[in-house]
Amino acid sequence: MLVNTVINDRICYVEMQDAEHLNCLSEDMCNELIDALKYGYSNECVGIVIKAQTRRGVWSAGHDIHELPQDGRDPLSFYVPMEQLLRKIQDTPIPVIACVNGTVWGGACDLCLSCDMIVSSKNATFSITPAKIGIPYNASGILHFINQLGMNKAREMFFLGRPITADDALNVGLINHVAEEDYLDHMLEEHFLNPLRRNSILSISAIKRQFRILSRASTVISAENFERINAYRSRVFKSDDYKEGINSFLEKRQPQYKGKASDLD
Ligand code: YXS
Repeated sequence: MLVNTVINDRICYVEMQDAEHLNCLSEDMCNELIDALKYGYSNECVGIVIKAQTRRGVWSAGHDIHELPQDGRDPLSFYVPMEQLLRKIQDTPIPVIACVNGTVWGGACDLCLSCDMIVSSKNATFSITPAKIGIPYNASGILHFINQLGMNKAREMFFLGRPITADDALNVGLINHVAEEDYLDHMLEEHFLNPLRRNSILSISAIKRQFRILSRASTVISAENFERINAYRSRVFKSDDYKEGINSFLEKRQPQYKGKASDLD
């Protein structure tokens, strides 16, 4: 079991416990997290908390790079387990809170943004790293960041792939609250979970369902632009740079990218 799930006083606590693999979002991890979300909702919980056992200070190292396809398939297509997990978090009709006490990387950052709220310890950092690994992130993921952070901060995070600190993340509205690590659980219970236990889950669930609909309301794109996005992304994930990004990481060396922006013209 990669995930431990416990219900206490109508809150479902979901803990990633694959610290040995830095809680990589492998297919198995994603599927267990999806099952945990279903378990919490089907047991009349009023909230779900996603936590992690950390190792080397890492909350989650993001998508398992070993599982990124190199045969020309889209690494972030609609049906990949990580994308299914992100949608499941957004579609679960009760609040899902990420409780972060370490560094968050790549798809795990999108996992946190898919949650309704994020609380973190001061030592947490958040980074989205497709540019470092030569991966073409997908439109729904980019939209998460634009909606949550605004264009400039979202571009900074994607283009630079540099971790932002918990305080920086708080300032830009990525996270809701920061606490000293040994006070994090107490703050989570007092300021987030106890109010959920007291409030009307019927009202909260109706409001969360509206947030889901309204957050998608503005994004209508033309058929041509839909095809343009797919063309950009497939040119990247079929490129030599994409393979170089994955292999350089696994071989523990700096990538030597040869692709040019004009390759997409
Ligand atoms: O050499 P061994 O076998 O011990 O394995 C090393 C790493 O290869 C492995 N590892 C990973 N394996 C698969 N997928 C990963 N995401 C991953 N991250 C790490 O774990 C062992 C220990 O790693 P090491 O030696 O680097 O530990 P460290 O303490 O020096 O550094 C920890 C990290 C997390 C800072 C470092 O491992 C790192 O930067 N990992 C990659 C983080 C990242 O960029 N994740 C994004 C993955 S791709 C993704 O999520 C999206 C698709 S996207 O790219 O679009 O965001």
